[in-house]
Amino acid sequence: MLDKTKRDWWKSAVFYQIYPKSFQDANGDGVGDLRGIIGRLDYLEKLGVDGIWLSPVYASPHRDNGYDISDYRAVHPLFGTMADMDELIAEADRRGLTIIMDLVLNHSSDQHPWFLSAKSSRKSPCHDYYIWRDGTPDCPPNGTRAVFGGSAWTYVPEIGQYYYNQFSPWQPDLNWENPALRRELYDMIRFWVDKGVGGFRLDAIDKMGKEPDREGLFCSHPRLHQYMREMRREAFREDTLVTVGEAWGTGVEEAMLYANANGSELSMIFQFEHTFLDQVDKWGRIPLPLVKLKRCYEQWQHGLAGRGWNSLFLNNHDLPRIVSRWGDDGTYRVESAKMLAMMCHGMQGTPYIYQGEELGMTNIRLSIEEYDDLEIKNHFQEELAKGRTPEEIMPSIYTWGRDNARTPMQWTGGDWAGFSTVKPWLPVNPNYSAINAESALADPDSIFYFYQKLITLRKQLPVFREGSFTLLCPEDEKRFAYTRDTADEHLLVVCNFTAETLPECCPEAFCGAEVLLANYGDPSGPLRPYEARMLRRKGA
Ligand code: TEU
Repeated sequence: MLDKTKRDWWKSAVFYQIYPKSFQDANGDGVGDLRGIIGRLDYLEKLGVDGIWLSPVYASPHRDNGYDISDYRAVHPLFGTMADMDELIAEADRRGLTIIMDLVLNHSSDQHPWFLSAKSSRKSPCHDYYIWRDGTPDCPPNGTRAVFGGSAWTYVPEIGQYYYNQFSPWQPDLNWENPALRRELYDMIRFWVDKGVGGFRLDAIDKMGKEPDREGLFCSHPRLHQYMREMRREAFREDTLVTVGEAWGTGVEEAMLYANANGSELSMIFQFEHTFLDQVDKWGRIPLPLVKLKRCYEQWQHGLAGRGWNSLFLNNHDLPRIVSRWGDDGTYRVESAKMLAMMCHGMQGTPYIYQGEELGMTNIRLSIEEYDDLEIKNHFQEELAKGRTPEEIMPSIYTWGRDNARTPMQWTGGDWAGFSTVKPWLPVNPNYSAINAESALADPDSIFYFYQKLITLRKQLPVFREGSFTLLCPEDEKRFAYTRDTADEHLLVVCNFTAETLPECCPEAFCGAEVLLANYGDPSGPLRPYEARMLRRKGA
């Protein structure tokens, strides 16, 4: 078990993200809950992870599944009670699992009492907790569009003002320039730290410093880093807390500020550059340019080495399933899921596994009525309004829709995949009879045990944490190979990103080296479809 009294213990850790609505339903209402999670902690312990990032479980109208919080200090009754939350923290702790809460500080719900008060009168003490501009109903302050569609400005006729909403009208942006608001948020964070949570994932942090008067959504305002440092001093006082900020628009240079080595801001960030390469825009797909992907990883591995810290992830609740995206969710589902896992977990940083990734769960195709996500629904309506047909719109939803990642966790081959005893809130992927945790646990060659081995190796070998990264054959369009090196230990990772058989790729120094892990038996000779090998040698 990791020594979590050390200030950067999280550099040796692996985390697991739970999307509570879809993880495990214990009370038979078709929605996952905290007691469901408690019942699955043994599974996570077996996988070997050190902590759980829990997507929001706070009180919320659930316009955006909890990323619209109406009470930061209360648990949504859908998920259980505060007593359940206390029990989850304690039971997780007993198994060496740290709970990381999701914190949505860029915006609240429009049903939060602060906002209800703020919009009732310009004189409300909470009015300035949000961002307002005078205006008339037909003339918003500017043409900025919200992430989920429509204008980023919503009019409140009662007070003759617009409020600013970067995501949706149900998610009004908080005004970080107001010190009283910041104080409220820091106090709220202390409430959770005092309860025993070990860290936080901070939603959309790059949007917290705002420039509402410039047209467009601008990230990373200079004052943002002042706020980060203030929050570290005031709210994240303990050096051992792990803090990870979600920053879609952040490059290496800025990441070094957030995740700087002296710890004055956050432990690390989630950056997304590697997730944009096979997109033309949010809804259009191009084939993955492997050379660019490799260069992108190289840049982050080199950029933050010794000066910051990377997070490593392929999936989360906003992204399509990686095996459907960069792998092959048909013939080579198992091989490609393992290959992608090795590619990711072999690098320097803290890996995050998203629920079901360790089973090789895949994307889903639903009818538009069956989808739940507001982003999908808004996109569909906006495209219809532009004159496109449903047949033209649906493929992009099948590819990028966030509900791909949000279908219920597949536990068994039984009714509702063992997720619930009743019809779940979102359909179960029909492939659950073949892809589920029960069969994965019964198969020593499963993707689950491959992840378990990667996690164990990371704990055993310092080279995972310390080793420098060198990209091999950068221009190779089909294979991704790299080494990790310390003075006396060396790793080689070789991944075939195609369904073709390719020539072997093994630098001389690794000839005859120990095979630590591979996704095929007899890992030697040509690389079979999606084959991945990890070799180790000792010495200089
Ligand atoms: O995501 C931030 C964000 O920018 C995403 O909305 C992203 O643009 C989109 O998901 C791409 O499909 C965070 C949360 O992770 C997300 O679930 C929330 O909906 C969003 O913030 C608003 O809180």
